[in-house]
Amino acid sequence: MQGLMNNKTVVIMGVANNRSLAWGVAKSLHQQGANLIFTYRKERSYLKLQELLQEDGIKPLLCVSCDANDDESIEGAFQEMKEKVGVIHGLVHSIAFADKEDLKGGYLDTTREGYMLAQHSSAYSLVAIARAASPIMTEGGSIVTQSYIGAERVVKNYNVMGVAKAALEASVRYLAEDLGKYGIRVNTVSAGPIRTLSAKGVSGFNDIMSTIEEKAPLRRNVDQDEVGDATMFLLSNLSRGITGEVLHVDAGYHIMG
Ligand code: NDP
Ligand code: KAL
Repeated sequence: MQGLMNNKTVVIMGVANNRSLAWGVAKSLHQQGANLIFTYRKERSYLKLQELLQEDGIKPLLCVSCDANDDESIEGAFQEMKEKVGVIHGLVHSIAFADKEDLKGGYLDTTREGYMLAQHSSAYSLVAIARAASPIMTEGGSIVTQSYIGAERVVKNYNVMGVAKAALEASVRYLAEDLGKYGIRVNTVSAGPIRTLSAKGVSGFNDIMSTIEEKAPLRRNVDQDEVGDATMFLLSNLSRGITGEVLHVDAGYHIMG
């Protein structure tokens, strides 16, 4: 099969279940012929991932445990990839975490611990991972992370995560500059709201989805497959002239006043 990602090996970080944005990316990449490596944190995610891979007939090169808040764990994961696979061409960072208590009420009440946890998990994790991954992208590469419009504007309840996503988007630009000389591109997809495990139980999610249906130019929400295809584009050679970019996959909502 002739695919856009033939002979490319891509690391996917952040599949928790079939609703995960990262799983949408995995499916798009698999359709285009990529070889896949997965990382997971919780045992529950690993078990889900095994089920999904079997259901869809995807044979990964490797599944490695990696806690994005732990430098040793990151180093270990990429060392294992280097030893077992050698070269990688792409990386998908689809990881974010904040304490539930900080995702409601006022941003003013964010604790130091809550702020640090959100920054570590959701923004610094990209920096640490890019540092570990780039040495094995010896044939050039593409790194893509997932952001949200709460990085650019105030979105009710998003709070500490909005500030973390702002740091993530700025990190994308600085990393794009640092890694460009090695032929490595760094971009982010800014996705519209999608019902995932992370979104579960957070207040205001349903209202946000209805607002998009009403106000977005396309008058609908987006899904994992659309985020998957756009992310795959940024990983593929079709986007070879693009780096440091925020690509909105949000039915056009971000252009509205
Ligand atoms: P999921 O809950 O499906 O995925 C979140 C993933 O983050 C899980 O796989 C979880 O792994 C992983 N994770 C959290 N902390 C760590 C850590 N320290 N180390 C390793 N993995 C970690 O939710 P989504 O697919 O929605 O989220 C993926 C990305 O998409 C996030 O960056 C999110 O902010 C972004 N996004 C989501 C939108 C949405 O509406 N859903 C909209 C815009 C952006 P584990 O459970 O194994 O710890
Ligand atoms: C304005 C929106 C409404 C919701 C507000 C905040 C959402 C923040 C996302 C953040 C990643 C959620 C969490 O960190 C949840 C966490 O505290 C509890 N959940 C878990 O531990 C589960 C089991 C694991 C799998 O989750 C993680 N993250 O590891 C934002 C909406 C409209 C869009 C969204 C959901 C954006 C986004 O960034 O995810």
